[in-house]
Amino acid sequence: MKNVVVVKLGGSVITYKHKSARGVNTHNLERVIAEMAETRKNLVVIHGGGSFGHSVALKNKVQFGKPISNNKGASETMLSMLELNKVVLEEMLKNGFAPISFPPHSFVLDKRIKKPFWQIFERAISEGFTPVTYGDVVLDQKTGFTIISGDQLASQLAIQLKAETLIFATAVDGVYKDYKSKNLIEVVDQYTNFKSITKDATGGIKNKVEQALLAAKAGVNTLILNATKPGLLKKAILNEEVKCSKIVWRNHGIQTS
Ligand code: IP8
Repeated sequence: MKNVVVVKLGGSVITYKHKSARGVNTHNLERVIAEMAETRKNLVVIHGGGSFGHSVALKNKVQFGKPISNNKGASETMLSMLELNKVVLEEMLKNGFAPISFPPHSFVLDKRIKKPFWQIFERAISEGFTPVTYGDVVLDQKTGFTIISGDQLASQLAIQLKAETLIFATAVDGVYKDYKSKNLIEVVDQYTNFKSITKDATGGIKNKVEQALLAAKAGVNTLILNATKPGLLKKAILNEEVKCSKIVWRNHGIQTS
């Protein structure tokens, strides 16, 4: 599909991710959605779990599936994500979008979006809707259920819809060489070394870079940027230069770090 931009809104941008109580970061949510609306581009929006997904998932050990976790914990996590999704949809509606929600637990199996389902995303865009989906608990053949991150959905959708750009909107400037020095790596490829400290249920920056590399390999312009800085997300959607990490796939690679 032409001119589609896929935006993954990180849970650390739109919620207070590291607080145990669930809370929407209304200030950030209102601003990033207003920025997206101003671009008037064909968007597909995926949001992360933040304090609505990760704390409930970790408490119930949902990422391990059965028999470590149980169905009740899985359902509780799904419900929490539905609540966050509703808040995102309402804010989008206020900003002139016609959002259409696709809860992953109803169309993702074994962490894959099957063809008939991503074709529904295409149809929704051609009807003038903005498809919205999110990291969720989904059924899985091996473990009964598992968690699919919004990052995995974002990269699969960007590839399948042949998006022009995939943007991971996070609360950091991009991929840091190591988190302490905050030394930004402006171009990340499959050979780049970086340190990842991960405390969430889906693998943090390491998983994000892996997913971003899949999209980059398929030819999608792929960026990781800081959407807590006003104006950055809007500029990136409009294909303007911004401070970020650009993710590239090298066919004849040289080690960059
Ligand atoms: O924040 C996580 O999605 P992510 C979803 O995109 C759950 O990794 C349920 C923890």
